[in-house]
Amino acid sequence: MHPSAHADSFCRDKLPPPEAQPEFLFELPALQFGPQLNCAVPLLVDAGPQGRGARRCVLGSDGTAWTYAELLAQASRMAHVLVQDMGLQPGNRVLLRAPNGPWMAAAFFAVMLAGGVAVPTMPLLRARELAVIIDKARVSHALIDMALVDDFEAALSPSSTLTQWRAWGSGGTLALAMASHASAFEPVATASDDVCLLAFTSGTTGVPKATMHYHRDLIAACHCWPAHVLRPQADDVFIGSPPLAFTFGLGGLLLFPMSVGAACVLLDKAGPQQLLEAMARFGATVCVTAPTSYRAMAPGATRARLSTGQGGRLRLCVSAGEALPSATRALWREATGIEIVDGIGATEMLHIFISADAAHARPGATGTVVPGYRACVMDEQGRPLPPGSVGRLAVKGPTGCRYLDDPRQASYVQGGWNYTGDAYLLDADGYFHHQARTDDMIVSAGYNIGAPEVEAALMAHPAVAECAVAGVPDDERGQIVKAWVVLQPGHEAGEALARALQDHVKQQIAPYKYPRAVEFRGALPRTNTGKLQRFVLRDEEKQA
Ligand code: 3UK
Repeated sequence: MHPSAHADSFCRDKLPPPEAQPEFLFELPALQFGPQLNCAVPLLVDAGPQGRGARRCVLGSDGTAWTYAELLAQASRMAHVLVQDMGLQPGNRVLLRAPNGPWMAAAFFAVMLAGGVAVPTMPLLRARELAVIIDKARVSHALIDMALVDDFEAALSPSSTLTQWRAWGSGGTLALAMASHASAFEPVATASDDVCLLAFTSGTTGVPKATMHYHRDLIAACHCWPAHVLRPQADDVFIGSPPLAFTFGLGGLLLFPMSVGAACVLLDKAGPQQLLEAMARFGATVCVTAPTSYRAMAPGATRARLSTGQGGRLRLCVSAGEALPSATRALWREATGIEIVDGIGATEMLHIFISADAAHARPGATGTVVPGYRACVMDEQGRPLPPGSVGRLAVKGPTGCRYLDDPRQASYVQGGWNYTGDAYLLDADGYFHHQARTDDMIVSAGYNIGAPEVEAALMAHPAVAECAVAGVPDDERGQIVKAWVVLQPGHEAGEALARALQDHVKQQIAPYKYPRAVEFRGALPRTNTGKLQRFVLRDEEKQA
């Protein structure tokens, strides 16, 4: 490792030992890193000399619009507040808590400039969950939006390690403090392998895990998927829904657009209707969101409104976070003429490592391995399987899993590979086909059935708005396939519709995969990043 600039060595002390870390690959020319790197320098500070300073950088729902030079000035003033007023030492952890917006972007870069370690948190988290994060990451400082101050204050106990915080927004003192500081800040000369980000996993179960990422990891991610698959341009306008506290959002809505000098629309609320409306209003060209959001937006998305005419300029649509059902891909294409760019990423890997651009997309497949990464489908012993078999997805590349002080490191990283917990099939053309999370594979009467495949078949039925599929215990078959279905308006729940859905699935995929039980519900359980929580449904079933 390179000499650290961190006065507070907490992060290096908590890294998994070298033998427990994955193998890192730096096979692309762009991935050669020297000993020293602060990610804010290439992304923000160097924007001036490249003539980007005057370009639009971050735009907010409230009309705030900062150029690259203005974001740099704001982040620099905030870095002075952190260091001079709040006593931040390089390596200290800074909790960030805000809806997406220009101020959140400034706070993130302030922490980078000052050599701190950002700990972004999802706006939906409550006091109890924040307290766990503060304790686990030994957070000492925080920059927050007053809009979310209540849960934050409730998370602070007298014995909390977090003693210094400032807030922006109405009633906050940060803006005033910034006004008395200079708009230039000398970035701390961090090591390329100093930790700069602790990203907590969206955690479908158990105690949250913190993944540790270096300054070089953030830059490496910019040189892989966006540079080779998405290929955005400086005049692109990015928009989308994932929180910046989710690495999907941090990369897709901030780091990647900034790496090419593009504009980032950061919406504080980005439900399907708000996102549709904002896409048209901001003339967005790149949309980044989850499969369920495309499905919900499709009826209101017209070519005229978004992609051509009426000022609509949308040209690239990115989906990640969950498997993209073929029916959703088709719905969106019919509505807008745009083929979605699917990609699988993970908090542990920072961002996307398997994907396909619009020209190479194949329904039912996530895509091919992203340049910079290698991927394999492995058997239980960690031996690569030949194409055509289902096994455990293993990846390695310039980024990879380093949990902060967590025994689960040994299950995610084995033999130098990162095991994401997904069951995949590799075809003869090098396309990876998602089957299920390994936990969501259903074994019924000896057959392996992936929940997402059955869900995708159900979603091709016009009555289905959303659905989830899981295995539930059955005396005869071990497990049976059960579907929980949310209906589109105008359809009536009942046995006749349940039977129609079962017949529909039997026509779409192998009949043994059809859901033997169907339950209609008003909503489905989801994590705060929007992922289906199939285990919640399974547990409900066990208790029933
Ligand atoms: C699942 C997908 C099928 C898969 C993420 C893009 O989702 C992200 O990170 P998380 O840590 O979850 C990782 C898991 O989510 N998944 C994600 N994308 C897909 N499954 N097709 C997909 N396209 O189970 C994976 O292991 O919350 C996504 C970028 C950054 C991210 N952190």
